[in-house]
This record gives sequence, structure tokens and C-alpha cells, in this order.
Amino acid sequence: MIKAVYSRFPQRVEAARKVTGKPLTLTEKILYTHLWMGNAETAFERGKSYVDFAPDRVAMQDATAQMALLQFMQAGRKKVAVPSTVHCDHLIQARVGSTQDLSDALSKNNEVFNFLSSISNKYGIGFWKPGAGIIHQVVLENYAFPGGMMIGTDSHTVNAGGLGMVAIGVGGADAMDVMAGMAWELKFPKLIGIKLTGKLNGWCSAKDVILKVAGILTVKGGTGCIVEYFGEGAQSLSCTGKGTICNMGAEIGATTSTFGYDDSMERYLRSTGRPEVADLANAIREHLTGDAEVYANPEQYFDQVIEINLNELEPHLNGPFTPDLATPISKMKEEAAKNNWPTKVEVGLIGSCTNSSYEDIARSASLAKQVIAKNLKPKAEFSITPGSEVVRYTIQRDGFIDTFNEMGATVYANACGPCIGMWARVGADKKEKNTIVHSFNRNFQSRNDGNPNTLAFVASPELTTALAIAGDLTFNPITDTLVNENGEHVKLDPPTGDELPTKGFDAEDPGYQAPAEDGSGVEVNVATDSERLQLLAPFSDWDGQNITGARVLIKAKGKCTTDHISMAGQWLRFRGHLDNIANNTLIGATNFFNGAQNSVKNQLTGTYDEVPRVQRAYKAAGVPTLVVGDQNYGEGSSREHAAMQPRHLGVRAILVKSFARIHETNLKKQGMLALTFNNEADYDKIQENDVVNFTDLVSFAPDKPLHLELVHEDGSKETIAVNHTYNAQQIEWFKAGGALNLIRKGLVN
Ligand code: MIC
Ligand code: SF4
Repeated sequence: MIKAVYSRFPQRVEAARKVTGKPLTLTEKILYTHLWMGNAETAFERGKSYVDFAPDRVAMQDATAQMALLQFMQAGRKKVAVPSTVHCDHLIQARVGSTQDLSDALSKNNEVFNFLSSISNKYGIGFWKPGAGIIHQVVLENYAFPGGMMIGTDSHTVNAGGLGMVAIGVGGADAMDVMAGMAWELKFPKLIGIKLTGKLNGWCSAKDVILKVAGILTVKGGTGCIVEYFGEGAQSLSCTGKGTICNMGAEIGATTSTFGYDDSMERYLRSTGRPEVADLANAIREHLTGDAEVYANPEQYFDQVIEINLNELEPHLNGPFTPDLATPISKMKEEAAKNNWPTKVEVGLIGSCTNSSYEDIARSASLAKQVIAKNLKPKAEFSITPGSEVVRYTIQRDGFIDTFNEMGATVYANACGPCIGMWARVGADKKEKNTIVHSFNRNFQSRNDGNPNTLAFVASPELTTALAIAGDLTFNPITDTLVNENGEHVKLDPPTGDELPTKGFDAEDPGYQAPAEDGSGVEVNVATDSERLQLLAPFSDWDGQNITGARVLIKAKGKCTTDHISMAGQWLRFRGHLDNIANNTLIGATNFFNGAQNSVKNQLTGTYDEVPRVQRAYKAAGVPTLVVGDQNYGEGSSREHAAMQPRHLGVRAILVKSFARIHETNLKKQGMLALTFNNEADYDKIQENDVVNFTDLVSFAPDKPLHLELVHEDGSKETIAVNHTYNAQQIEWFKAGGALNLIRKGLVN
């Protein structure tokens, strides 16, 4: 497959240069070489044109693959059309340590793992067993390749940008399209160029680059954009460091991020056993990076340019509750005091798909070593979740796990664990205000341990390790000293560590199961009484009428991420059962009218009740509803459950100030109306007891706003305009009651 992609690459790049009439960024090269139509015939307008692409591969993780594959089953195909893989990583709870936790997960999730393994076997999908590692790390080690394009049912699919891909997070319905051999549609993104100068040194690591970028661009600054990094600073970063930067680019809402092919990528490909991919890439090297003219005059070719000097970068701590609240470590004393953040660090956690490379672990271990050598006593708990079995085996072989153990650390299974709330943290149920530091990427309220009063700060693994040793959020390892067990003041030496293992990567069993050559005889069972899995019933189509007499289920106030709409943690167990998981719909969102979570007025009875219960009552009574929200609604995860659940429960429209990209697409795919206020201030006009009537849905058309009549309780009426981004095809999805219904009817492409 890679050979085929590379053999057409030069000619397609040439075609793209011709139609655009200018030198090309790397992003444009990858996009234009992956057009569904083949060679480019027209130039696309950034931020405007909807374009059909042909991605090279698909990756899915266990928590989203269930829904993606339940949908794929309905498409009536024999085999996936492009190489695809499933990775079991989200359903393993971190409790006591890897061996016990993995065996507990295997028995608890047996039904789901069996379903995923057999459905993968049947349809020609590679299956990575529980314990093999986290999807993005495994993809980087095995599948990512420079210049490729992939999609994955997880927002951090973008990690593969570290190996020069355009890798994009999507909902399961999008993955299904590609696996079923159809085109994948994306609005042609805008381009942000980030020029890195200088070189990282001392306590700074790649993570600090993206922590800084998140502070500059905020959680929505990257929406609709691909971020391309370049410059001597970019080339000086390791491949996995680049992966970290791309990975956390999901937190600025970027469609994806990428880097041009360079020596660090070649080293990584060779070290992970893919010398032939490196040779192939070398043969078309000049096409796998942006054109020199572009990088010489970036302002002319990118929509926005940011420059960061790595020599001047400082280690950062981002948080709490949002990944873009960036504080350089030297300012933390001041900020913590000002905001009343508890400065005692209770737990430091390293690992996750974002930061569990050999280099990350080696550099953190160099700090752990100093604990013994300098007679220190770590003040906080400390844990590691390795990203893959290959990394785990290799760091064990090289002695790092022993070093961490000497420091009293817990090594969890190679899985998401605490990053996704699969963490049985002792005492979290007491809901005490406390501080933790981790090297993951997200820190939304309640995400890690279910305690809304846990303040989670995101940092590099190195800084996380240092702060766990110090037990103090305000400890600046560059300037401060620690008092050791002998009462002496000691300083931590800056972290050091190899980028790649000198003895190479290794593993006894990486955990891969290849699919059957002919899977037609493989049976996939879904028990009708299962509480974990449920076959999908089609959603009903639109009746062609204006929606009238609608009620406001909830007007969400402030941040409403996918974690607020469909929580993870304990709810992950229902990811394959739409009706059961629907019982968590919007329970984390704050009701504007009473400031409470999971308490909304049922207009049929006048009483307040839980959101899913109220919505089920409206559905039973045939009352249409809408959800109203604030900025960047649906930020965070790719989980399409956040769109399917309200849809399943009978919500008809989501009306917000702005959407996160993946969530907006997921809503469209599932036949929902995703609408934005034409005038953001109209958010304030929506009252709790309003009745809402669509006045012109019957003439729903591209580029044409819709109008809603709000009938207030006192009888007064006002009409507001709402915008949408549906193109003609997407309007067909709405009419059919969801994209899948069109596929079922054989009406697509
Ligand atoms: C996450 O980091 O929030 C997740 C869990 O990996 C999600 C996917 C999911 O909800 O299953 C993501 O980022 O897309
Ligand atoms: Fe897993 Fe966390 Fe990475 Fe999501 S961000 S894939 S939950 S490790």
C-alpha cells in the first residue's frame, strides 16, 4: 500500500502545483495526493470547499470501535476496503498494577473483547489485544508513514503527524464509510504554520512546545485548521517528540498537525523495524516536506504563522480543568496563590498515548535515579502507564522499570487507564479538593478520577516526575532545591535520556492477532439480553415538516465537552449499547437556569429531574426537543455517542454558539440538526419555558440560514436566525434520518 501511495505521489504533487499555481505546504501535498478523484483538477478553497478524500488506513479503539463496527455490519460489505485495525486500550482500569488489572479487565470485558476480536477476524481487520498498548502509540510504531493519510475513531489519531502523516480523528460513521470503500469528506482546512527555531535544552521537552501553543491558540484556536510545524527547531526534535506535539494538537481543536519528513523520522522507522519504509520515503524525500519557498516565506502561504524559539521556551503546567490555561513553571507560585490552587501534589502520573515514548521514559527515569542517589523521598504517589508492550518490554529490559519501582512507583497496564477515568483512585469518592499532575493531554473536570474537585495539571513527563518527587506544584527544578533525608539541600540535574533504545526495541509478544484470510464463516454474536452490546435499529427519517412545539431540554452553560455530554470512566462499559449509555446523556452539563448538573425542568410536569429521564419523558409524549449550548460545544473526544445518544432519545437539534469539528460532523452523520446562532447574543434570548418553532426547515438548503420562532412564557414571540454548514449531501443525511440509512438503502456514492 505504501509503495502504491509513493509511486503516485510525485505526479499528484505536480498536478496540485499546477492547479494551485504556487509552491505547496506539506499539508497540501498530502491532501492533494489523497483526493478521491485522483489527480487534482481544481484548487480548493481553504475553509470553504468540501472535498472527498481517500485515506490510506483506518484505526479504531475499543471504546469507539464497537459503535463503528455495529454500523459497519449494516453496510453489507464482506471485508474492509482499506487496511484497518482495532486496539483494545480504553477498557482496562488502573487499580493495583498491570498484571492484576489486565486480568480483571479481560474477565469484566470478555463479551466486548470477544465481539471485537471476532468482528475483526470476520471483516479482515487487524486486532490488537488488550495489553498490546494504546492505539496511537501502536499506530506510530507499526503503521504510520510519512506522507500518508489516515483516519481513526479517536481524536488523538493526530499523533501520527509525528511521523509526517495527515491523521485525523473522526466518528465511527466516518470510519465506516472508508472501510466500506466510500470517499471521506472533509472541509478543506485552513493552514497554521508554526516555525520552530533554536533547540530544546535542559528541562524543556516537546510537550512544552504544545503546552505553549495551547496557551497561544486556546482550545478552539485550531478549529478547522491543520497545523504544520517547520524550521530547524522542528528538525531537532525526535520523532516521538513530534508525535507528542501533534497528539495534543487535538486540544486546540486542530483537525490535525504534521511535520515534514526528516532524519528523526528515518531513525524512528529504522528503529521500529521498518527500514524498507524509510528507503521508500528517502526516494521521494523532497515531496514529503513543504516546498522551500513556503518555509522561507511562510506568511505568504499559511493563513496564520506563529514562531516559537525553543532556546527560550520554559517548562509549562497547563490547567486546571482546561488544557489551554498555560503557566510557565516560574510563574506557578504566583498563579497558584492567586487562584487558591492546592500546591501539594498528591499524585504524578506519566504515560498515556501522548507521552510514553522510550525517550520520555528514559528522561523521566534519569530523574527517578536521582531519588536514590541523592537520598530523596518522593512526596507524592507516582505511576506509569506505558504506551505499548514494545515500549514496556524495552524499558523493562533497559532497567527503567526497576528504577521507577525503587522510587515506589506503580506500573499500570499498557492502556489509557487514568487518562480516561479508568482509575480506581483510593479516596476519590470523598470529593476533596486536591492537585495532581500528569503527562496526558486532557484535564477536563472529573476526567481522571471522577472527582470534580481534583485539579489536574498537564506537564511533560519530566516535570511531572520532578513535581511528584517534590510533592509541590510550585517547585521549579531549574532554580529550586529539595531537602533530602539527611537534611541537605540538593538540586535535581536536568533530565537526560536516549531518543531511541541503543539495543533496539523488543517484545516477546506485541499482542497482535491477524484476521482470517476468508472471514465469511466467522460468526459475530450479539446476545439480545446483553447489557454491553446492542444491534442498532435505524433512526427514523424526517417527516418533511417544520419541527414545531419543541422544548428546550437543557441550555448548557459554559464548557460542554464530549465528557459532559457522554461521560467516560464507568460509562465506558456501555459504549456498545446505545440505549444503556443514553442514560448518561448530558449529565455533566451545567443547566444555565439553575446552575445545577443533571437537573432540568420537565415542562410536562413542571418538576426538575435528571436530563436523560426528562428527555425520555418528552420522547414518550412525542414532544420534540433541542439542546442549547455555548462556545466550542462538543470539544474533546471523537465519540459519536455524544451525537447518537441525544438522537436516540429524540432530541432534534443542537443550537450553540460554536461547535468543535468532529462533534459537528458526528451530529450531521446521525441525522441531527447542528445549528449555530447567527447572532451569538441570541443565546441569552432562550428562556427555560420557551416553545420553539422552526419556520423554514421545509426549505433547508446549503448556505441558507434557518429561522426559529421563540414563544416565551408570557406569550411574547421573537424570531432568531440560525446558521448551519450542511452541504447538499449532508442535507440528504438529515432527510434520511442519518447517513447510515442512505447506505442501508444503497443510495450512496
Ligand atoms: C479521549 O481521550 O477522550 C478518548 C477517550 O480517547 C476519546 C475517544 C473516546 O471517547 O472513546 C477521544 O479522544 O476521541
Ligand atoms: Fe487513551 Fe488518553 Fe490517549 Fe485518549 S488521550 S487515547 S484516553 S491515553
